[in-house]
Amino acid sequence: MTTELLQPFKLNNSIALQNRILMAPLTRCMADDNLVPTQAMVDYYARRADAGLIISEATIIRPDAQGYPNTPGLFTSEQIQGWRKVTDAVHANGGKIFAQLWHVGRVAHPHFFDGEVLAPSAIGVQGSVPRMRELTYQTPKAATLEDIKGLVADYAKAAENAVEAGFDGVEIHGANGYLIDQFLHFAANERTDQYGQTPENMARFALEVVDGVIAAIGADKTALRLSPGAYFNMSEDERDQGVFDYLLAQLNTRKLAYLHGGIFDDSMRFASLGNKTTSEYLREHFSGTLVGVGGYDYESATTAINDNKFDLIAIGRPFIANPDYVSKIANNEQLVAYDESMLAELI
Ligand code: FNR
Ligand code: 8K6
Repeated sequence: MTTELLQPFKLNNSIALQNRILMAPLTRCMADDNLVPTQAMVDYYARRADAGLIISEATIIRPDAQGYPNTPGLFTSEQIQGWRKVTDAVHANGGKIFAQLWHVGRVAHPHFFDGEVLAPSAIGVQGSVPRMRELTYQTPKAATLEDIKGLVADYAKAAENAVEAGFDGVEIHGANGYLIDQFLHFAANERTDQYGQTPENMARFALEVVDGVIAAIGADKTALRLSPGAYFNMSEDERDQGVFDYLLAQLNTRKLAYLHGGIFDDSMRFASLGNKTTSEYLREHFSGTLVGVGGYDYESATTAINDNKFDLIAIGRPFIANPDYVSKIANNEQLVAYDESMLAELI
């Protein structure tokens, strides 16, 4: 039997999607200077409401989570009100939307906030903020146990704020070299306390955040993105896979809405994952609903889902180029090709 991506999919007992096509989270750096979503963002998301689920651009949970200009937040009442306009418009058009909750950890920059840059360990990264090359990265402060408690609480608070803003749920950004991912890798985590050195300890922060968010808004509304195998601003360490093996086994006991791979090209095979692709590795270790992503089109996604490689597909760059991606697919119309110059404007 073939699966039609345009048929509905039940995520769980409380959330039903109109189809299996998700809009991937896409940072656009277009919020206003108070990190509040603008009317242009309301219109941008509303135009994409025929996706089965929109995942918002990564949205910072508190001021020191910021590493890029004009990324939206979910920690002031003005930001919550701004997002409310987005979620109302998406719902009015029949869609569903999750907020992606973000803390960039050591790639934060104090240019954007007052205070210190926090990370698992005091290990900096080379380079500088994209689009603001004069802002070179700083050596972060290793988070104290008190700092970690505060971070976990602030993820949960941001999840509550997301629900208050009308989001149908949240996706915790645990991928792409940001704070949660930094705890999961030996190159960024040299802690000697209960958050370092062993898979159980290194997965602890991710699981505390997941459990804190579940306690705040419920597992049905809680999803997670992870990028095992891929390295963003980090060097490889063969011990890292053990951390992900352990984390995924633990996640199987939480009833997450879904798990989402974080990768730009899912045809890449990783020696560190036993020569598997991201989705193959996640499918093997995770028993719940899996979202595939990374270089797929409608045909390759249909094949992958029919081959049971994953359950739902997230589409990123083609959704930037085609606000009407789903209706073009449904009507077999030609898609506009993505081009980086399209990042200059919200269409
Ligand atoms: C991204 N991606 C991304 N991922 C994420 O988890 N949070 C984010 O905010 C962003 N932002 C972002 C911005 C831009 C401009 C691009 C191109 C990508 C990654 C994205 O969600 C997705 O994984 C990749 O784009 C791969 O999917 P496609 O584009 O091949 O369908
Ligand atoms: C992951 C979030 C990054 C946010 C950066 C701001 C937007 C710039 C996007 C650049 C386009 C990326 C093109 C894809 C290649 C990625 C290789 C890792």
